[in-house]
Amino acid sequence: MTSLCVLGLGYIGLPTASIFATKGCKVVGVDISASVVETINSGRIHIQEPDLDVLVRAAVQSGNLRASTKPAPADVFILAVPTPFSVAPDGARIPDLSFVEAATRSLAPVVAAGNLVILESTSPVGTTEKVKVWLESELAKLGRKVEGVLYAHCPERILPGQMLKELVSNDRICGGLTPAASEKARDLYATFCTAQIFLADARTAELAKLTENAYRDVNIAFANELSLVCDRLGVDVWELIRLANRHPRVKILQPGPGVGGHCIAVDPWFIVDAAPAEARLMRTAREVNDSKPHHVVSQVRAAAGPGAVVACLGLAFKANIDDLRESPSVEIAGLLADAGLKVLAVEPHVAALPKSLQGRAELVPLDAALARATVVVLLVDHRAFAGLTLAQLSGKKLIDTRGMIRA
Ligand code: SAJ
Repeated sequence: MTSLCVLGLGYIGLPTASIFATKGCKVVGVDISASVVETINSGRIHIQEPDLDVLVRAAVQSGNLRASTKPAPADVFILAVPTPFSVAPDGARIPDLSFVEAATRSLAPVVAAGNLVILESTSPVGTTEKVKVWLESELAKLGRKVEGVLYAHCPERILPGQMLKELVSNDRICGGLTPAASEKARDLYATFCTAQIFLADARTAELAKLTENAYRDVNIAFANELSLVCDRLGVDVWELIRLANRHPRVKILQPGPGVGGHCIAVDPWFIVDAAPAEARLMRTAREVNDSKPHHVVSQVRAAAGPGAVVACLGLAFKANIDDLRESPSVEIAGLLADAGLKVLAVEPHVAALPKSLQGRAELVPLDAALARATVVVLLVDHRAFAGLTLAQLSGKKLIDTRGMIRA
């Protein structure tokens, strides 16, 4: 059976390492955080995702998955580390490949002839080529000569909240620097992937992943822009979209308080950075979605009278998950606190406020928030808020960014 070393035990690396282990592969999962390594080795997890705890426990108990802070020799290395962006002084978003570079260089002492190095992290076009250059330069520094290493980009497309299902059932793209690398990667993922696996070159695979998220961002921006148009014209955007979507070729997405998470709000910038003159629509979509939280804040401020108490329902970046990273709801709660309003936050999926809101908002249960609030802002369409009725909110101002609360 193939042996693997998976670098980065986050939302992508941990499920991937675990599923390979439960299929009989010997897997070493590597993370720079000693506490993450310790948690996983004890069969527990440090992130929330339905059923991931069961999968990781099974993988560790099988003896096939162990975590470490250092890479170990293996047939295949999978890089699943973050690829954020930094903001330049002129506002331009610059991809930050430092985690990919560091993880790649860390392979030099252990990589061997004929190994396959897979980049799973969502990356700008050309990154797989850089991975090869970085590894070869590190090998040269160590005076090691290692022949025939294969390189491929195999992007992950799983949706938070449904990761374990999608890991197995989503189609995949294997984009090698050579056809042999694509084929070797395909044979590896066939270990657990029940869907189709398509072969491509690395650059096409890189751009395909970025394109998928940019496509969704542009479509959400269209819905968000419509919500602004409707606010201006006094039209109910939810009713408008429901009716327009009765056309056989129209399928408008849902407006919201903005776009969060660490993928859709990030990845389009990698295209804009690489082709700024061409990617005008994608840049505008990012700007539309990034401006939506400010629009919501203006609506709340307009509704809030003196002594207002604002209940923010939901902090996660989307429904039914606990992930607060890059969440427009957290941004909105912070901006409302900055504006001097009393902010009550209701987030049934977390036990504590994120650092950015500590001391600026109060985390309270739904009942308590509804009892005290004069303004209610529904930010996340969590199942926990599904039973809310307009009658329960009578006497309060309501700003419903998700169109969830109907008469
Ligand atoms: N959102 C809306 N309106 C909608 C749909 C989404 O406002 O109609 C908002 C959500 O509330 C959230 C954000 O967009 O703030 C993103 O949520 P999402 O569910 O669209 O996507 P993510 O970020 O959870 O996962 C995406 C997925 N990509 C696509 O659907 C093209 C997933 O398949 C990718 O694997 C993931 O990014 C990733 O890791 O790249």
